[in-house]
Amino acid sequence: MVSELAAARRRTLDLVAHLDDATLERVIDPILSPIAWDLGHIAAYEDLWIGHRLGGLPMLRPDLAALYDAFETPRAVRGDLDFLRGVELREHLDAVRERTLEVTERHGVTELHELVLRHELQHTETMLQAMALGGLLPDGVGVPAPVKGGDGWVDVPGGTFAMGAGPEGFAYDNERPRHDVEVAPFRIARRPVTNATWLTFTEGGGYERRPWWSHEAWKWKEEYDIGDCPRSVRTGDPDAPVVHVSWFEADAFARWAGARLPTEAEWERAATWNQGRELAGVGRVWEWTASPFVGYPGFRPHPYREYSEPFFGDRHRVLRGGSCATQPRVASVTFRNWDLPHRRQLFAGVRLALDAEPAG
Ligand code: AVJ
Ligand code: FE
Repeated sequence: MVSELAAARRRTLDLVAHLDDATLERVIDPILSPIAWDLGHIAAYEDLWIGHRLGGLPMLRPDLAALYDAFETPRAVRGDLDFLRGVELREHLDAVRERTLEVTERHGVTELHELVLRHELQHTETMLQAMALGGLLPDGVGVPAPVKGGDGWVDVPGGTFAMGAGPEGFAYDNERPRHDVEVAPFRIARRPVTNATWLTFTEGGGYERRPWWSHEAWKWKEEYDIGDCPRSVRTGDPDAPVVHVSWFEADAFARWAGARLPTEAEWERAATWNQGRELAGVGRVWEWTASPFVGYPGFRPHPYREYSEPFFGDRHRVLRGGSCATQPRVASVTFRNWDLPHRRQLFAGVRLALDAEPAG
């Protein structure tokens, strides 16, 4: 675990090595934090869970706790804060890590270590989102690879399956408890929707004509003047999955294609019933599902109460699978990501679904 934490930190710092301090400190987009805030927040989270909660030590910098608390300090105001910068920021990351090593010697490795490690890995994806928005991605990073072999459907049989993470090992609270879910037979696309197909939608008037768009989605599109598809639809590999589309666009696209988004249960069923062998391109882009982010029956917050529960309800939609910016350790088949339906900063695309053909 200690060497895994060290490897994660090397990667985090490598990812920002090409950015100068002014770039790290500026607000690249108001829906995201300055990258330097993410870095300080990674340290603050580690200090809270390992140094303070596990080790029983006072926080190293209690004065910074509120500033780095995601709830007390919403993203929109983070640009104005006196967050750590430059050398002071790097020294704080090191100082927290040093205490983590001491506490680990005393208490051993716990599930809180896994929580802290994954938290850092998740924030590196957030940092990559900021870089994508700012045109700051290093070459070849954050670009989903093409999925060859064409479109087509995989028939998934209906039935009852065990959804969610079992009781052993690390999983986030929202993945538990594992529970039986019944799904009707359905079809799911072999690969995610590609740039080439999305371009057909765009050029066929997909963004100009009303019928495919829900009322809410159309309102969002008009109000924010989003134009049409993300730029990468035109500049990316035609066989690469479309990326940086919102749920609203994914939903409209699916209707245009005569299909629909899979439910979250269908997605997990498809990814597990045949070890997911027939699904190509999983892990290239997050895949929007039709489902709102809600707790499974019997949900219990653990150990980090603010991780999932405050986001439950009908506002957020679930994404599954993982993206080219996701570390594999974070993206298991039971992992649930979520965001608001109008958000486009995620490395998110679409895999379509259909009801099964009626028998006979
Ligand atoms: C699971 C990616 C939605 O970034 O809001 C990071 C992960 N939670 N710090 C997010 C998270 C607290 C979370 N997502
Ligand atoms: Fe966080």
